[in-house]
Amino acid sequence: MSDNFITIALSKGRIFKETIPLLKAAGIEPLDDPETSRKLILDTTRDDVKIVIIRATDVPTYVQYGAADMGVTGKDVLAEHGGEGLYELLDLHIAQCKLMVAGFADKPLPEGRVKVATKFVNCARKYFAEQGRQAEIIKLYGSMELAPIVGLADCIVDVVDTGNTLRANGLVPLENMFEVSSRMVVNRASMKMRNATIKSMLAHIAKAVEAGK
Ligand code: PRT
Ligand code: MG
Repeated sequence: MSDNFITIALSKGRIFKETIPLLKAAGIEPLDDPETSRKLILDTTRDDVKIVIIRATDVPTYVQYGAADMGVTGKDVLAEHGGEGLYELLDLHIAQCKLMVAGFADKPLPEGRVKVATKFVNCARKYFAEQGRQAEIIKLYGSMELAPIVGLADCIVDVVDTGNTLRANGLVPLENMFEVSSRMVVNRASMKMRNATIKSMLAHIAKAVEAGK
């Protein structure tokens, strides 16, 4: 947190691309392109706003500890983080997908203990526990789709958009856990100390979100 400006944490890729038009409504335009520049801190058209570029999974953590005042993060990443120290203030309706259980179409999941490979260990544990199903959660960092194919797990928990990645690996969606879109999150202390600035910024962004629906 700085005294002079507000920092917004964004990840490169789809979230950056889809958030930029919304920030524009609040007069915020980055002066560099993170896809071509190596800069991690971007100045913007507003003297009082900077954008920091970080890994998607790190956004809630940066905002929780006040290293960024605000951030844009997928509901999947936010649910996995737990939301401690944050306010989830706005659904941006961007980067939409679903968190799903996926596996083989012709092989129902075992009645007993289900082996689940995922990077969303907290979401997976909670989902299976709430349904009273036994699950062994195996933490992976990528290439989840491979796990059922090589017999590491019965199924995976991952975000799915078109389903092309699942299909390409002979898998299908089995269960829809929840709908995902990106959320604007704000550090609790920042919300108190910079209430007016943040509120007005969010109002402009909310209008742009409504207009884009
Ligand atoms: O890529 P990196 O390891 O840096 O981090 P990340 O994967 O967390 O970041 P990024 O930018 O890929 O995703 C950021 C956010 O975008 C996620 O947290 C989701 O909220 C959201 N989102 C929306 C998605 C997708 N759609 C999506 N399709 N995130 C990931 N995917 C993956 C999907 O898992 C599959 O592997 O993209 C691939 C293509 O999906 P299909 O179903 O269209 O084939
Ligand atoms: Mg990715």
